[in-house]
Amino acid sequence: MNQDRTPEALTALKPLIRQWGRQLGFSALGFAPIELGNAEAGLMDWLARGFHGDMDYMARHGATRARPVELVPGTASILCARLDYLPRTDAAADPQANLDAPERAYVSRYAVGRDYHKLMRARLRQLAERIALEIGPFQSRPFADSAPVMEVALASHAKLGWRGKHSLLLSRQGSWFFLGELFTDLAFLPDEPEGSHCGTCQACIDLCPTRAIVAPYRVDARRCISYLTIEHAGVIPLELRPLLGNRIYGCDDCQLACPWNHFARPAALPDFLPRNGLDTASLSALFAWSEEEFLGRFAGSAIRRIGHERWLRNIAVALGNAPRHAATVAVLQARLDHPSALLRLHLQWALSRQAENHAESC
Ligand code: B12
Ligand code: SF4
Repeated sequence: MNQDRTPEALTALKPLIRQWGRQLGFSALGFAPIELGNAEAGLMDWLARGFHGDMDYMARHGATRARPVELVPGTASILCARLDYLPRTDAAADPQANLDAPERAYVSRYAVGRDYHKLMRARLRQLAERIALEIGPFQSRPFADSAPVMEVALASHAKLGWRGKHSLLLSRQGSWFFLGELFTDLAFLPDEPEGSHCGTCQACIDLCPTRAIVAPYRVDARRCISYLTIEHAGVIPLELRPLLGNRIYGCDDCQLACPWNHFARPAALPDFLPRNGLDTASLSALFAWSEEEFLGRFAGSAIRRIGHERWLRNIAVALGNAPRHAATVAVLQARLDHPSALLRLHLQWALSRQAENHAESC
């Protein structure tokens, strides 16, 4: 065991750590500093404009989100990790083909398989154990969208890629990956940040169905389909409902639009392969699930968190957007006695939209 923890000795250890990371399924690892530059100002501006909508947790921790040492005192550097989730093309339907089939449900690629949160943290813990075998015990805390941390800002400081205009982290292998971090009391020297390679391209901004990317690098979450279908518990604004199309859980359009994603590599782990046929399922099949079925089928999936009521609300909107069909009207009507007033409101909208679709086609 080599217990030398000088920055030089830790730098010599980086290639080994990256190798252990690859063995654990990570597609890349990088080392970030504990100072996040202008991220705090960007966060404060975003919050002041109310772009977080009803995600109170984004405002709750204030500046701590941009100050890693306030979250975990003693942190000296942060190991950032990328975990690819795009299912192999031979194991999942083409996302665009699914978006183009209005009777099918579109579930964002990150959610068709297993929930990543625990998986990512468990592997980061394993990585910490492997490092400790080499240098002895040290303090570390793993996070994956599980604490007030600015993951994209950290990863962009750790040479894992650059921030795309859709605000996600982008690399030469695209953006279909999760981010996670290991806060450590080891003073690794930070990696050099990678410059942007977006140039004048703004396909993500132009192709966002709801115009949620209000300026480069600025997403008004209140308009984002990901927020509306996952985070937002209430009524989906009337003017945005038609724009959701068949997207019932999250949205990938800004990533599908991005030319860098032509170079994406499929996930190394089988955990993110589609379950429950979510890559091809029809809206009416998913709408028929009882609450019990929803909870049972989504054990171990991120989708379980939104609950059955929100799930049905989202599918009702998508069914309203589907081409007029007597069977669609029938499945919507069959739910009209549901105890949730929120759901009934969206069902009524969907039925009137189905009727409108009919009027247009006459
Ligand atoms: C809240 C949140 C959301 C919200 C808000 C999104 C957002 N852009 O902020 C909603 C629900 C909409 C969302 C959606 C999605 N999310 Co999300 N989300 C988060 C979360 C929890 C926090 C992000 C955050 O801090 N937002 C706050 C704002 C202020 O940060 P920001 O947009 O990055 O803004 C920075 C700059 O753009 C700039 N800025 C912004 N406004 C302004 C204004 C001025 C004047 C200036 C100067 C600068 C500036 O400064 C800010 C600080 O650096 C992170 C996990 C985490 N803990 O970091 C995941 C995370 C970003 N999401 C993720 C994913 C996968 C998604 C979706 C793709 C899911 C989906 N398929 O539906 C979509 C993509 C939508 C999009 N284009 O952003 C991944 C992204 C992985 C990657 N490759 O980067 C993360 C990292 C989760 C994870 N652990 O993997 N998400
Ligand atoms: S996830 Fe969809 S709605 Fe949200 S910013 Fe990207 S393209 Fe727009």
